Amino acid sequence: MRTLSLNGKWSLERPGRNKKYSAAVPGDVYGDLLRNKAIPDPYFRDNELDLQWIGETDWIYSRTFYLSKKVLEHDRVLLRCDGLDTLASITINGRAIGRTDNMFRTWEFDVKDGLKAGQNTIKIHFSAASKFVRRKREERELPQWGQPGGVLGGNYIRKEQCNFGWDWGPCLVTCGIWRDIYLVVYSHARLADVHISQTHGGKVIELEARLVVEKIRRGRLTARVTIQRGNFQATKKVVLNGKSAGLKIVVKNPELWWPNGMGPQPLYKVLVELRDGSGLLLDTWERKIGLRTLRLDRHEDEWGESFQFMANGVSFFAKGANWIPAEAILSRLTGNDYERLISDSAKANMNMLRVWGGGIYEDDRFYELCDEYGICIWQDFMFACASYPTLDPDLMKNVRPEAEDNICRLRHHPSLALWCGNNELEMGLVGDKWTESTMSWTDYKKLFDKLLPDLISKLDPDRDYWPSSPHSPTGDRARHYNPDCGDAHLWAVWHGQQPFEWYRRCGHRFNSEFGFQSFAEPKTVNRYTVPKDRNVTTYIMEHHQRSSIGNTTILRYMLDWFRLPKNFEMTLWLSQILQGMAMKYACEHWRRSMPRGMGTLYWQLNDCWPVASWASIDSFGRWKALHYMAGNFFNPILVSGLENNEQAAVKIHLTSDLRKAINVQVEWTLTTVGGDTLAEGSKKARAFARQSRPIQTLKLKKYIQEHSERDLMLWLELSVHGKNLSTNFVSFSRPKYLELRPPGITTKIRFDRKGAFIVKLKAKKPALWTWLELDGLDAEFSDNFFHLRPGKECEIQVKPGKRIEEAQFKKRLKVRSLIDTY
Ligand code: BMA
Repeated sequence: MRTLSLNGKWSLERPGRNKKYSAAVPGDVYGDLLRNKAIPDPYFRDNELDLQWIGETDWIYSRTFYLSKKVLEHDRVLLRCDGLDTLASITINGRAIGRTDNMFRTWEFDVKDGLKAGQNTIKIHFSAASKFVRRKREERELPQWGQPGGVLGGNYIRKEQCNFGWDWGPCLVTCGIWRDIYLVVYSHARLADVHISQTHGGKVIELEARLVVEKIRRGRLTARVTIQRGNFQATKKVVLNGKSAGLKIVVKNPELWWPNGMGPQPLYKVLVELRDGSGLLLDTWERKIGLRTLRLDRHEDEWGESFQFMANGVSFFAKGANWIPAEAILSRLTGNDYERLISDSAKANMNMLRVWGGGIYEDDRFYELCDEYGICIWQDFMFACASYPTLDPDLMKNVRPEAEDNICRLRHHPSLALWCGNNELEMGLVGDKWTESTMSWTDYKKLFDKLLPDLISKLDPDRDYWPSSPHSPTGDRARHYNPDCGDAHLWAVWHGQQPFEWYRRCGHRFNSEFGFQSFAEPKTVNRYTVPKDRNVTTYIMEHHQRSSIGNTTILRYMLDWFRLPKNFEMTLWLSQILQGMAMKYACEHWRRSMPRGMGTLYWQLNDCWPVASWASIDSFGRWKALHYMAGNFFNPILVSGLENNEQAAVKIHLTSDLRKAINVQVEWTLTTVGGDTLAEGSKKARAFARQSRPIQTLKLKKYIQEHSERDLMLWLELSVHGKNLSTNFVSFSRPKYLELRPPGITTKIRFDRKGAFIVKLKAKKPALWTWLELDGLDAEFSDNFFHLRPGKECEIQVKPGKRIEEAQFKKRLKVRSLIDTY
């Protein structure tokens, strides 16, 4: 089998117009128009609004290609499109080849008869998606929620739902050949399907390869399967008399694959070679797999029903975030962008991401990186925040191959942990809101209780399926917040305007969504604004905010916790501190609640354009304060303090995700806000494997009476053999009431290897949320937004985005802390 790529240079035009643009495939019309400088940057100010015509317009992609006679001598020549977005009619040499209506499917068309030796022309006409969904919606309106505006009716088309706008994303309805397009040329037979399953039994793992071939001619076929890693190699051969065959290979002394933080991520190469009777190689299939079991464990327990993931039989606390498409203009995403975001997740001690159902089934590279970094994937099917016309047999017919294509494409990835039917459908139409005119329960069940789970048990039987996120498996389906079973989306903080303390009243089994917004940092905001926009209440700042309660809500919570910031720039930074604090509040609490609660995935990891949002990494890849703080509150070993103002006490908790128990030393120091030590102590404790427990309660009544709640700070430090592994800070009072003194931070800078610098920081007085910045330059910081206290030095490694001299570094380095925000 050979493939002939049709990627590369195409041309783009609007029907009936003479103008032609050069186009890049894979790509999309926004990407192409931008490259041709035919439109302004849609992310700048409110340019987005002037570009809505793009989604209202049909577009035609075309190119020519040459074929030799030899190619056409093959038994089959197929046109294969890994992704067409979305309503496409394809012609080759003027002859109609086929139509498509699902961006998530892989399309194949037999095109041999329409091709000729020499020059051929392919044209793909995309109909305007905005017009299509509007028409459908006028015929019958199905409820949607989650989308603040944009083009409504996206639930009528199998296309990235957030392309029509979302409460963090722009509405840039696009079209195009968004994944590879090529001719597949073969004779005799090809591999139609390969599935590798694993049976784990202690020291050996048995792999079973099931092969399905598509045979055009009679004759003997053989397949050889090889598995290899390092010095290990095992090969088996099988003769295929019919269309399918299976064979088993034993892997001795297997190296197991583990989620990040639990062990390494060894990958084995699997190669399948298909040959004809004479030994001629017909087709190959090559993937990397990891040897592991990865299941969702649900069993009855003392609280209800467990909801925990288990890798190789070991339960683990899922730590991570929700993933949205990393670009609103998908074609701009590169492998480097994926690598940066996945490695950033691992750096923040995450072990799981949820690919949210309003985006796309991600690129292969995304899952390969998750395999490499040990980031487990909760994979939604692409249905979100709307009811869908599942009563329409055409939709069901369209979704079936969509699911099959993606299950078969992704199931060999060791990182894939769970298939989930949809995002928030059950939660959106609770109770009696489910009617025939919205989407009846019967229609809902056709897709999410029948079609999808049936396909999973047939095509990927070793993986679990969960119908919806959130979902509560017991009793009345509308009880989504049953804290004793299932997963929960907890939005009383933010959407419900509850205080952060609300999180501590929740003890759900798995928190798959909760979040708090912040603004992007000044460097990012400056890219989409002009100076007159730089006030959080301007039209442009509100345009780059899609949550209906957005900027006001950030400010409302901000003033509940912090002092009014002194200017625009500090408002941006302080919003990030606020967001980080909110998520720390929630995540530490839920980690303390393990094993009852076994997962927290905050909303959301990333952004798709520069915007105020719940993301911890902005669209330029800049870490917000939250991402640094996540690294600390997701630390495998965590010391945390739970203050109780009424009892004037702090309970010190020890939480460990480690697979082995270790001995630790926990030190606590009580100081005034001025930094004077009032009391201190230490305790040796055993951090039991995968457990959390309180180890000590500090009774501090006397100090509160003498000094007031507003003048106390409690500092916690956990170390093993003198090495500091986790620090924490507890206050009895909102930070706005702490009378912080100028901290007098001094820095010592030395050049480190590989163009990085080490900054040693020291403070005379306590400095809360100290952060470093390089003026005009991006940089990677080993930590940021940390607390400093007198007498404790802190070393931060800084890697500037480009090589600079020490003098330059010193000039650019800015060190600030909470007190500088007001
Ligand atoms: C959720 C998500 C998204 C949304 C987010 C923030 O529940 O599923 O639809 O963007 O909340 O509102």
